[in-house]
Amino acid sequence: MTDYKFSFGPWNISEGADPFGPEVRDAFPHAEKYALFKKLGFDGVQFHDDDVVPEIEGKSHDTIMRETAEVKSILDGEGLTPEFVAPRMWFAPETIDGGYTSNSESDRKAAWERTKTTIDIAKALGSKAVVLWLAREGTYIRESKDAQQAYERILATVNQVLDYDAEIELWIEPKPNEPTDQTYLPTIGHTVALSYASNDPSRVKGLIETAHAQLAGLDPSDEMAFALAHDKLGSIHINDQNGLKYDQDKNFGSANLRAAFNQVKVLENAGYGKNGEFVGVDVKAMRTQKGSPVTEHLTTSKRIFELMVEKVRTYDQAKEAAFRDARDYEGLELYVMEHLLGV
Ligand code: XUL
Ligand code: MN
Repeated sequence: MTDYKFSFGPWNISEGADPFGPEVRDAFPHAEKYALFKKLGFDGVQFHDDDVVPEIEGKSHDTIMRETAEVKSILDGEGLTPEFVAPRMWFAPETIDGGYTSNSESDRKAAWERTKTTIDIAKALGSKAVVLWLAREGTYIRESKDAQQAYERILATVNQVLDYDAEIELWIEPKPNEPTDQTYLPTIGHTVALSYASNDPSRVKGLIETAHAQLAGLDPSDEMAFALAHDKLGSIHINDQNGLKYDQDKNFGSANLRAAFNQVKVLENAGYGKNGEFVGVDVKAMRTQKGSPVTEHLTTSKRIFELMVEKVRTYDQAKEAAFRDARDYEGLELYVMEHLLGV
């Protein structure tokens, strides 16, 4: 047990479909997922707008708000915190070429309408933030959009969000590619720059996902440290990635234990979580796993994170400082490896 609080989204309990094959497990009703969170050791729920209101497209604003209120009372009953709500802007036909950066004016309008609805849902649920994972805000071929104009359009949207509600925070989840070839705002550096360019930088932060940083060829612990140095780490998605492939969302630490150690070390040193920040677990269930619902990946990643917290807390900082002073990085490397290996 540690003092961290963990969250995940209903989409993390899935039926195993991938681009090459259909579902392999029975569907587990969305509404029944909330009862699992506490039992699994999780206190927070991350949402897409249509996780809160299934089949949101085509529903009236009143219906959306009524269904949101029903979900809120379930969460209150379970004692769960709604951490954030994210508009799922990559399914609808209007977002086939992105929303905010689409070349079509009516698509851009639809994206903004959807974003406003997401903010309304977040407010009604009691979430302090909306998350933008900019899925299709990018290009398949570079010439299809004007990149400078695209960045300006994203900034204009960020300012519209800030104007729309005086309190809501906006956390951008950078990812360099997939589903597009190249996404705008591929790293936390881009996100932080956008934040400072916005009308209220204190409310524009980032959500760093381990695998997304790795897909950008970057070290997730350095990405986290960069955001923390600017006081802009709204949340995290822990998982792992085995090289530059599709977005794998493997169990935290399962591909690179040392990188996992360093992420937890950065978070611990910064006191991450002390102001209510969650450790979000964005991990895919293996397609081979039997049963319904399949939840082992969530508890496995949480357990690995907690074991890493113990590794960080038993790591000898004074020893590290001495190795640094002596510039004996061979000595430091052996110490780190022995510590990780338990010798
Ligand atoms: C996409 C991803 C999403 C976001 C939420 O790669 O990580 O699940 O976390 O929209
Ligand atoms: Mn994620």
